[in-house]
Amino acid sequence: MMMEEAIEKLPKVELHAHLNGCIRESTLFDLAKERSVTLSHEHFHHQDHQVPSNSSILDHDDPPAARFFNVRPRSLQDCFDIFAEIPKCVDDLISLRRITLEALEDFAKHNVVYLELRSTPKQLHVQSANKTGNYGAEQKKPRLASKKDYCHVILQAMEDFEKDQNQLNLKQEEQRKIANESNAPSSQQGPIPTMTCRFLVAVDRSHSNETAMEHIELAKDLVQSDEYGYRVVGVDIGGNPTKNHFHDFRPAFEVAREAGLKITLHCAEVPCHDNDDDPSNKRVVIAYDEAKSILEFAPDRLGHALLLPPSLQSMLQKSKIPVECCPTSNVMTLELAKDFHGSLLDGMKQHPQLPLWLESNHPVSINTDDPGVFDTDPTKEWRLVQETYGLSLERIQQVLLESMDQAFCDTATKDRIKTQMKLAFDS
Ligand code: 6MZ
Repeated sequence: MMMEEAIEKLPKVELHAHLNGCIRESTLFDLAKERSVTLSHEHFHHQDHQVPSNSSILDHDDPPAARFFNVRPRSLQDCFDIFAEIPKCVDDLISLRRITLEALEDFAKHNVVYLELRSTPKQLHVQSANKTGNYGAEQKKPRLASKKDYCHVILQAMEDFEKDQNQLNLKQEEQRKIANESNAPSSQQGPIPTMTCRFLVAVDRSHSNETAMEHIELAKDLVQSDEYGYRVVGVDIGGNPTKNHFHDFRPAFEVAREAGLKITLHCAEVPCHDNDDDPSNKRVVIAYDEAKSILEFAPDRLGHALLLPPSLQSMLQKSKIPVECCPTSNVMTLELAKDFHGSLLDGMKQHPQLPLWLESNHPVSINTDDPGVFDTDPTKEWRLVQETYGLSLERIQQVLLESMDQAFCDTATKDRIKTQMKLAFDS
């Protein structure tokens, strides 16, 4: 089997995906049209739109590999401009359910067997305004749902998705048995692995520490739910890394830790040094101080941990805190492909940390971050990593199994999924 095909078939683990960043571009355009929202940003190119001639990523003389990883450039600022647009379209519980189910479908298509999806709870409309400007039964005013309702919609979508997948698997299994008994050639390829879905409640660092505490309390509350509690496994802090400081949010995360919630923190997405001669670079020093305090806090996992200076890098290595690496996102937000005619492969060779983590066996997982925004999926991410560093299939399988050890679900679930993965590796 070719490496590309083998990677596609591998059972995968996704630990770092932001729900609203998973939105399909086609869905974003549908929702915008329904709501008469004009997406004000030049980052969106509808299929009908012409690709701008200055887009280096899509240059005609790009090598084929660069065309395969065919994404538009996204700087960190671009991403946050886009994130500001999405809630204008995902503005009610119905569209929230839609993007959740589509995100689950997209991950399952790439044989993700375990998914931890994260999202920042929001107060959305119960339903959107119809064309006459009414919200349901002639209501003129939008009814706002609670943040708890927001989480329930996601958790219910996970529940429904898993149930549907299980039913489909049973049906396929029956068909296979019948085909085997009658010796008829089976048209089925094998069972679709059922994807186990878990949820992390996210905190946006551009909001206040009161909101952070509210989200942690919400996570604590959700865990108590008989219906969905087991799906809520942890909390995260993300959002624009140039805003605020982890210090302000630390008390909220201490509450989360005391409550037994697992914690992952975005870390060092922007440059950080312990001193900088240029006083205008105050932010770089603040970022260093922040990265250090995040490492000292010792969360269960770190998001990105990209730009740690050597002293903090060695602190990370000693700590053995697993890192959620998001290759395409990293190449884009660090603008590593800029000097290479937009080739993700060439940009990936400049990744500041991943080669070191792989060589030193630092616990690491490979993730998509925002598949809709970065035009990526788990298969593309693994192909990018494999092609850049020439990893063997066995090494990829090892990283995938170890990622399952880093998951926030209970041990029995981890063991069950690891057994399934090993069976699939051997088949
Ligand atoms: C930091 C990010 C991110 O929560 O509305 N988010 N935060 N760094 C990144 N790297 C590119 N990508 C996404 O999903 C969208 C939100 O996730 C966070 C941001 O807060 C963004 O608004 P939800 O479902």
